Amino acid sequence: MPQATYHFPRGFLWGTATAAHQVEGSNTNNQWWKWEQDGHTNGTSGLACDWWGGRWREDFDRAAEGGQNAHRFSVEWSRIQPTPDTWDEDALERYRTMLRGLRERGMTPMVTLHHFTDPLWLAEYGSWETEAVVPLFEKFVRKTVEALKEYCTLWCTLNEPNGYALNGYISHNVAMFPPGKNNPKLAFKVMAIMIRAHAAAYRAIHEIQHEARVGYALNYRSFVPYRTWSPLDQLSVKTAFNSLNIGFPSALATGLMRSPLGSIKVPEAKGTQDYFGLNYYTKDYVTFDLRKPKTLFAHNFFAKDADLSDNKFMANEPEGMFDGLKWIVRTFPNLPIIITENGIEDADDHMRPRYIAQHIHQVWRAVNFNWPVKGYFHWSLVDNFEWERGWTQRFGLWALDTETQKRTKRPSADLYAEICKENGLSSEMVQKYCPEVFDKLFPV
Ligand code: IFM
Repeated sequence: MPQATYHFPRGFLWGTATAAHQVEGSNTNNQWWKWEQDGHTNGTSGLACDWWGGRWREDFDRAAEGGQNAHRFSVEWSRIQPTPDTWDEDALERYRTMLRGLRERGMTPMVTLHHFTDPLWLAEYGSWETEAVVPLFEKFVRKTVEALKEYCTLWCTLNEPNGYALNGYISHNVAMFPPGKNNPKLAFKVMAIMIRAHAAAYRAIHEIQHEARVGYALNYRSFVPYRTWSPLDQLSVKTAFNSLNIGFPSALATGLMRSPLGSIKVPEAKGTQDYFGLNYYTKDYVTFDLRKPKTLFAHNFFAKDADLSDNKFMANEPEGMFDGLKWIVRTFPNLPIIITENGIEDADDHMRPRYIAQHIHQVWRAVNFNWPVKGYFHWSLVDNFEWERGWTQRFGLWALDTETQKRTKRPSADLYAEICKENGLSSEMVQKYCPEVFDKLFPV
């Protein structure tokens, strides 16, 4: 049996990612809380992981003991700016304490400034549907970065802005994200406005902190033609790719946001990223289907024999991660890349160990081509509130009992700890945690 270790470069960031609304609890002043109270979600966030009550401490301990040297969390706009005219200095102080907590544990913080949630008052200004949000977001970013800059230099302006725009403004079946509208043109307008806000935030952060590294996190999905030979399926792949993946990257590469409904000029966005933040989870097969006019005739599905997650929400498709990295390197040569999220819903942890090992193996392949991948953040540290899916999906290395707040370690936490501590993935680890994929990862 082969024995080997896939090592990573010194200084590689190993962490987990979380988001304010998903872990803090009692975030009553944002549009998601209202969306939950209005019955649009499968359960409510409630106390979540009670980080606002202080349980971030024990979870940061878990992360540090597990060998993680970085952590990505988000701040909650509605806490920091509860009304358009007030700042909550106590809230900022709490985030400073959390950042100090990471530093004290030897972990590099990455702060996300917007992760799906908007203060309720933002609706009065048209939310992200009007340009008014751009200076409002910039103002919030300036205040927050000024307050937190002592402890953080790695910033993520927006998490999955493409997910925010498409899930909130194009509903094929049921409304998923607030505001639950169905208006594709507006979806791409929102995306363009988010690009403008990102660009404004990028410049503001650099004005405040010269050494800052600023990016955003793209929700990237890999798409491949079902029938590789079919020009129609190839066309549908382009449609799917251009709907989800292309907007932000095209704008930051050229100043023109591409979309299937046309292009929008955003010249100020060109070049506004110091790293590419990649959130990768899964890959779809795509075929042309005349019965799907709403998706411009692109029909997406998982492979018939796919390794599916609990709710069939994701398929374990590690090569899709490699394809994504390859596409990034071609589009933005030499730009550092950070995997800002990657993970799987898997309550009993039967699948996560192989998912982790197989994806990290793909990251290692990329690093071995000298592609500048600088870090990997697993989603997530502990089970947290999964938006419209509520608590039905469990992404944590640690399981959470929401009644008691008790955390229980899953085997994946041990595997990930071994990877972080070794700064690599070894054949022994794979043999111990997921022998079923040993031959794939360490072929003779
Ligand atoms: O939980 C989410 C996160 O908020 C954004 N990216 C995908 C994760 C898993 O669904």
